[in-house]
Amino acid sequence: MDVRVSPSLMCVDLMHIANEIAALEPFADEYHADILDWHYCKNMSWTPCFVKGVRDLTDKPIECHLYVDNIELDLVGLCMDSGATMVTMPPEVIERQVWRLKRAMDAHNVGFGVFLNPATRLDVVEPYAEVLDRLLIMAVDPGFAGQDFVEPVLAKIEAAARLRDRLGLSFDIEVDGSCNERWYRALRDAGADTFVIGTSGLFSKDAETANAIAICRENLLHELS
Ligand code: S6P
Ligand code: MG
Repeated sequence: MDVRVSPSLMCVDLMHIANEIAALEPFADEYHADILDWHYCKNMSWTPCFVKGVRDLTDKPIECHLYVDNIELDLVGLCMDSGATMVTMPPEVIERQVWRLKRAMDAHNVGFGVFLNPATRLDVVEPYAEVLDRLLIMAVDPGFAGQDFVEPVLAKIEAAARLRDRLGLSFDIEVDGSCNERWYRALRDAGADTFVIGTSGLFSKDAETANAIAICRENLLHELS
């Protein structure tokens, strides 16, 4: 398969996290942990402390996706200490300290990621595109699983891939939200490298995560081969 798969930990059965990770290990290229502060959007989910727990269960990359209104080095430091390999942040929150954060993260060998909500223009990241390790493009408004896909994001993914080519860069293009068999091919064709897969693409397929993974894998292979 020529895309990377990142199951969203917001959607797992937290009461059985060790079993969930064990089931996901043969399937996941990495894991996606949404950390929400109730201010950036009205929800709460993962924390750096939980990420640390998952770090003990897997050697795979873990992304902290920060829906946080006042990001400073201290929170990014907690994420890095928890074992995250990538921290993805909102451009409108971090634009006062892009290079400060990037340098701190480089020093720990942790990827610097930024995410664009469906209503956020691609050109906000142009001034610092060269420091991006990942550009995460949201296909739903932030904060909740189970929402409908926002179709204009396909054009934004295409534009992001063109921007990357034009500038000769290599940042990963990731898509998050309502990523499922209805959209896999269009997303890959638009230029997405990594799919965050949550309820609609994976966990709603079967109550048993192992069965849900089998269905999701089959759908991915069918749509992408
Ligand atoms: C959404 C969050 C995502 C979700 C995932 C859910 O705010 O950033 O990572 O957990 O997208 O998947 P779905 O298929 O329910 O949209
Ligand atoms: Mg997310």
